Amino acid sequence: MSDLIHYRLEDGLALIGLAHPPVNALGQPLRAAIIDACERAAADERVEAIILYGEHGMFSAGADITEFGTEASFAEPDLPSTLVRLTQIHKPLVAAIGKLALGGGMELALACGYRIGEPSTRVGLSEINLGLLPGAGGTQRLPRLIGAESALNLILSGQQIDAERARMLGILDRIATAAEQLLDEARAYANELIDYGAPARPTEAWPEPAEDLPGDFLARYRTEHEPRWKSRLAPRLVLSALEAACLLPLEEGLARELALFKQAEASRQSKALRHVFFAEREAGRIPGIGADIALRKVDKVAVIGAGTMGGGIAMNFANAGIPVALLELKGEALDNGLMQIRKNYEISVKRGKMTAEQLEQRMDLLFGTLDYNDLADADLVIEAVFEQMEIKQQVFRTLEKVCKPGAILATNTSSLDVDAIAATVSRPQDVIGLHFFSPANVMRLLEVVRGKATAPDVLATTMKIAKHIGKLPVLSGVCFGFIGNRMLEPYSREAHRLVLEGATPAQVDGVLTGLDLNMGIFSMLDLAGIDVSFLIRDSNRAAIAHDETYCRLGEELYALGRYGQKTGRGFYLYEGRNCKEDDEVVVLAERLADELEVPRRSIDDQEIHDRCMFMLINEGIQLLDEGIALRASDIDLVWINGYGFPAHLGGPMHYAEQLGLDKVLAGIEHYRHVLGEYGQMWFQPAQLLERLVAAGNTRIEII
Ligand code: T1G
Repeated sequence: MSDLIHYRLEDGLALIGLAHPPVNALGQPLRAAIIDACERAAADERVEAIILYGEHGMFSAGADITEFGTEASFAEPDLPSTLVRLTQIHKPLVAAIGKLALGGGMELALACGYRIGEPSTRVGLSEINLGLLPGAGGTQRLPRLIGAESALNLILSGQQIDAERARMLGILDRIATAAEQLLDEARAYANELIDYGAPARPTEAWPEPAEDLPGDFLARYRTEHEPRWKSRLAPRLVLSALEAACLLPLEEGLARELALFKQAEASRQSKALRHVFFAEREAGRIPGIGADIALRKVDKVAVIGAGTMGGGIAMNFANAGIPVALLELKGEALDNGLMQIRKNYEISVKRGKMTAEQLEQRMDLLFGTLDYNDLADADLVIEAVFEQMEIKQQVFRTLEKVCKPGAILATNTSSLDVDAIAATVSRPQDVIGLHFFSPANVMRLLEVVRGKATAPDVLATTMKIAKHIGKLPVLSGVCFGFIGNRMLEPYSREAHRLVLEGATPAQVDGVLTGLDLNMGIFSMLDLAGIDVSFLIRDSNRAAIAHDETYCRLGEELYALGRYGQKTGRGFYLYEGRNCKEDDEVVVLAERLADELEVPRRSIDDQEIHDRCMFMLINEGIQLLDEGIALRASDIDLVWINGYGFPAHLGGPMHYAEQLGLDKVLAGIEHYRHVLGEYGQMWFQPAQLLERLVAAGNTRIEII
């Protein structure tokens, strides 16, 4: 028997423990071990019932994602046929689901006749998050267990559900009183089944999964939900698989599911999403910082500035049960900040995401103060004051005096020089940048900006606390704009210039949202505030704007007081939540183009795509070459989680690899020539891109 399985016979019960840490991923070796163990139990006359469980607690996180796109994915015994075999065993098979059953792990449990969980058990079919669909019977067995509509909602959500909800739906038959009782209560359940002479597989609750649904249920479901799917393939394949479950016998439905799964597995979108899955795990690995490094404790946090950012930052720590001192200079600002936090929580209560009691518990963790001395015992202090170097440096000089030795001093600056801030204190090794994205209590991305002097344990501690508060930390070096905003600059510059040359903001945004970006650049600038982008440009004008047309449209709108949504007018007109094009902006662009002698012409969508995307990609590659970003996949994570780049394109670097690096370079060189002086100035290929193409590399990496 494989060491991936712990097999034992106890009083007529075969106990089969999956022992492939950390998550019992159902790779070929474990699949083979499961089938051997189950066949052994099925053939042993002493065995009257079988229990399948996770030896180390977790049941299974599903198929081995590293196998996808390789021969191993369907190496015998493949998961679908393994599970069909389990369903043919003529003895009650009980899945004792500890902690988690996801994807193929849940399908394994569904192939068992009976399922028992424990209070913390969570289950889900998470394949959609990888651009896949359940490919081992999930789309066929789940509808027969809980009905087509519930099954469809669960599969398309890709979400985990807790034990109670799983029991309510009929996925779990029982819930053990405690995790440590799970196996004992699974034994008791199995013995009950034996005593009752229970069948190996209970009658399917829904032999006709759609029997209670209107005939056009699936068609209506597609019409209602398809707009939100944008160009995503997997949801459409899920719908087709559910249709098979409703119309075909199980065996034919399983065959249909398998064909659809293979289509999904081979898709670019799934390859991109699998890239993102592993990128998120890679991002936490920093060369030279081992997992055994001693971390600083973070039992108490302080946030300076109770504005939108400061309040949102404070909420992250209160949500994780960490006490937060929130400091402001004036009582009114502090009161407003605390009130806004309470309002944010009240919205969560209204939405059922938390209870009123939890709201009060979190508010009790927030301590407002006007006195810096109250920060003396904070382990981590994060400033979120006005984005001006002098103000931030003054704050750090004060922190130097009041904070205890070893306290981590973090700045939330979105682009300023962290080293220049660190230089104002005699302990620069304790200084780091923590760039939260607004709204800070919602956005997962956190750029962790390592200064020249930042100590390794400070970096390791902040990376860990970031994960603890539910953030996705990505390491950045110090440069203007770090990773995200540094790349936003040329992307935004090209968009501005294209409107001078004849495109409209709506046309540019249409091309970008047509690529499935959450927002076009001009809508994003209107949302963030044209005044904000003006101030950021202004703080770096000497370094960047060596071209009189540089973002001139944005400059003019700023001068006109058109700041975007906050003033009702920016690149677009806003009436309430309605946004519409504004002819005045086109007239303004025409006037500017005339003044600046920029020739206007009709511009096609492909040019808009290429100029915006290639400049975005080029800057990312340049960041990699400068060592600001550790790896290309980190850059992808920043743009997916901070700027709405579609995860099913894998992020700008992965997207560039799919387009072909040679095509990206050729495009940049093309515009360098056809755009005259402007092209010569701005379309300078990153040297690393040139090196990669010259070497025939198809992947973006340092060479
Ligand atoms: N396959 C391979 N490796 C996996 C894995 C998986 N399914 N899940 C996790 N790992 C690795 C992960 O890369 C990391 O490795 C380590 O385990 C710890 O993970 C046929 C087709 C389970 C909630 O979508 O959501 O089944 O970095 O850091 O934060 O229909 O992992 O240490 O080398 O994430 O505690 C469906 C994906 C697959 C679940 C645990 N399953 N995993 O989170 O730890 S498709 C999923 C997760 C499928 C079937 C279909 C999370 C987790 P390393 P971790 P964690």
